[in-house]
Amino acid sequence: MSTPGRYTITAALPYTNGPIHIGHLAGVYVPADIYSRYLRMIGKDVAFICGSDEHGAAIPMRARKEGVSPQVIIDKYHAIIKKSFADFGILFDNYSRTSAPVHHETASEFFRKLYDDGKFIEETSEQLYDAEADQFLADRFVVGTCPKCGHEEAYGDQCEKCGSSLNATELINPTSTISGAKPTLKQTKHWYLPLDQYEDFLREWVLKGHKKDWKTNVYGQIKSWVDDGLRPRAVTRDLDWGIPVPVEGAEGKVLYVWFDAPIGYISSTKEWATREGKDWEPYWKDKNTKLIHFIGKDNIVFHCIIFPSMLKAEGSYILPENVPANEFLNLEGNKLSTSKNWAVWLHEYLEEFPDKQDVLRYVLTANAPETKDNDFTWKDFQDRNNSELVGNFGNFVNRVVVLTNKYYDGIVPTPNAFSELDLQTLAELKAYPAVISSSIERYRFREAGQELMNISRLGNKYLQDEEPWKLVKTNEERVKTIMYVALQITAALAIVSEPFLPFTSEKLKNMLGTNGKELKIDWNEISTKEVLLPAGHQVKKSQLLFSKIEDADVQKQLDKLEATKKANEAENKIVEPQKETATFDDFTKLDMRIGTIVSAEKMTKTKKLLILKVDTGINTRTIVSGIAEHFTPEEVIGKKVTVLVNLAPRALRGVESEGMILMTETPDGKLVFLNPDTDGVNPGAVIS
Ligand code: B3M
Ligand code: ZN
Repeated sequence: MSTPGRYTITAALPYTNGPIHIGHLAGVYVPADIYSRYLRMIGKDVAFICGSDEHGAAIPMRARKEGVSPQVIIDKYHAIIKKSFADFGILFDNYSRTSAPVHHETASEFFRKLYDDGKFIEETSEQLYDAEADQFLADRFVVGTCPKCGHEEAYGDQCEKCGSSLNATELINPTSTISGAKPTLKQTKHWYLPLDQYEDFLREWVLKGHKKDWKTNVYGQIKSWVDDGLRPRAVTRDLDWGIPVPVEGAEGKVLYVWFDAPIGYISSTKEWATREGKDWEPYWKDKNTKLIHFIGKDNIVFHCIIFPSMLKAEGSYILPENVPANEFLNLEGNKLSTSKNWAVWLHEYLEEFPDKQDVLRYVLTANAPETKDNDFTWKDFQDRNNSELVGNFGNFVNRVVVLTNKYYDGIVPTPNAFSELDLQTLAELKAYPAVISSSIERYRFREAGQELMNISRLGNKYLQDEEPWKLVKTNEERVKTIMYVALQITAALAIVSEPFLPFTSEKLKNMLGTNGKELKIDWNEISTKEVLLPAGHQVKKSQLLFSKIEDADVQKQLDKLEATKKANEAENKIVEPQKETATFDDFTKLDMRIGTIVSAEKMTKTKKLLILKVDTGINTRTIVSGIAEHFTPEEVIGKKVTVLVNLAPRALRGVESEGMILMTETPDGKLVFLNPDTDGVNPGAVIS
């Protein structure tokens, strides 16, 4: 293999504004961990780097919501996140935090270097300002309509719908997320990185470089941004939470979170190197080091345009070799959301399924959103556990270890001559590591995970074909050979599963009576090595690797989500303020009657309108109603409804409408007719 020896692997620094959920895991941490574990196994020098992202608007916003200081928030979530990653077996070489002194120093120095080298533009301009809150509005402090795609909830620095990076002043109809106020404009000074000056560099590096083998979503996004033309980007903010801008005349200003956060990868590497007595610089400056960023798709612009331009401007750093960004994972059909609590939280999962880390790792890999958004469902989680992990992998291993104990007191038997099928099975087995390694090296973790399962499928099929439990009565010598072959497959599983299912791999190695070190083989050499477990080796008793997940376990999780849905609905019930007082005379002017819809048809060339004929008791009249997106004509015919009959007639698309049907709305926006208990009430009955 021609890969160089040193890898710096980064996983996006999670914001400490909430715990880790399955979307983060599937998009970033599980694939990054598989990749890093694999590289360590094949003997590479790996720095797998992460840490908490503790600056930016997300933190003070969460603090405000919980009624505590930002420091309390970052300490709380940093602790939860760090522990849950460790308990889940995400094996970072270092997990730091951007509030650490080493990071403040590193980020300040980086800024200062670009400042001294004249890489910034200093500019005073009008920025969005919330007079009520006495604060400038950037990033998540302001939402508005995205000028690129029309999404109505784009943030001041980015539209999460189309991924565009934005300046707050570009938002259409901006609103302050602090007070809800319409922002005004106010002058302020900031430092800008002139990204437009890096277009040629980016074009050369990504578009003409060898980056065509990057994932198409990543390459495509970069190309379209560069083709659209880049603009200078402010790298400072008027905020009191963050790293102070380290130059004169910048009081009250901090570094933009997306300026400091990626430098967090560098400071975390420094922290690790100091602890390990290593030199950090080769991991970031040696041209032979491969730098790989694992991120979610909403972070592409920052890792492929802004951070590389910063590194280029600084001048002494390497650039990423690849940025294998993933798409998003949904949960039971809905977008994962920290603020809506629509998530499976890692720390809660670990409490509820304390010995099932590998099940979640496996399901998130099998269903990873590598090329498109995917959906996590508890049913799929249960099915994959019960049929693939218990039924396939676990079942194979258990049969082999139980039979070895039963027939040979756990001692690997000496084989006799191999049959055609034995040789073919061993040859197939030997081919797997290279196949899996090739998938991993191309960031195709789903594929790699499926190939892993194919190893135990191979084993199960072999046992099923050979049926040693039957043959043992008639041909003991043959059974020795069969069990010997099956044990080699088991040993291969123990090794090859490590990056994917580290807890299982550990247990299995233990069961096979090896600490794994003896078993350790070069992934590319397995094809030349004959034997993993030699004859005469003692294995231990079988322990179950996986256990069944019952319907009740799944139902419990679904009930929890249902409760979240209900709570969200209740919270979203925004009650309209009461209107001005109406006199009794005002009220009696309104003539409201019970009516029956007798016919309905869609108005042609419109989406929203139905033409109804309504029996009001007074007469049968035409009423045009904007309900066509909620009801088909068939659904409404025969319905008893409440009608305002003396509303001045008006023409809608040329059809005269004489009255109005009264409706209300559910929290999720479904229209409902006002037809109270009107059994026995005739059309024309007056409402008073
Ligand atoms: N804190 C993660 C996010 O967008 C963001 C990543 C920083 S990586 C340098 O959720
Ligand atoms: Zn957009």
